[in-house]
Amino acid sequence: MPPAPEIGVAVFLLKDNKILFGRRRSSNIGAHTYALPGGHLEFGESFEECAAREVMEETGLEIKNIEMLRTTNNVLSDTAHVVIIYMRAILSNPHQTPQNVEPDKCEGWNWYDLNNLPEPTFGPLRALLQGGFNPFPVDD
Ligand code: 8DG
Ligand code: MG
Repeated sequence: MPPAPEIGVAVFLLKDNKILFGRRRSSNIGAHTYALPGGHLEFGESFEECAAREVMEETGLEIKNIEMLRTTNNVLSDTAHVVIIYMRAILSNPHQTPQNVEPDKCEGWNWYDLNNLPEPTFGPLRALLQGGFNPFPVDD
């Protein structure tokens, strides 16, 4: 059997004009780059459930207003193919602060401006944002 594509859910967690990023530590895809909280979709899970679970597991934060924004298809190498579902959300309570719950996987979480992204940004995410994608809601 050939390997199957993975399904990843990544969350633009928005606070004021900032986005939460963490630097990946693990040696799998995107090691040492800044990425969004997220992980693999589990069997039977909705995208929203996966987003809330992964953000809680990785940062301890409770989120709300979870919405799907965009899907991208990333063929990263001969052995890595990820379909990534980008979501956005806000904090349930704006006074929460992120905890580094999985220090073996992440160096820590911080808030960054869209126009001052932490470098190096995880490749597919940088491509999306440099292509002009804006995760913030459009003002009416
Ligand atoms: P799990 O296997 O424990 O469920 O999840 P994880 O260990 O937290 O998975 P992950 O590597 O954080 O993310 C799953 C996949 O999504 C992985 O192949 C990398 C891919 N991915 C992107 N962009 C992003 C992103 O911005 N953040 C995260 N966390 N993953 C991303 O393509
Ligand atoms: Mg993860």
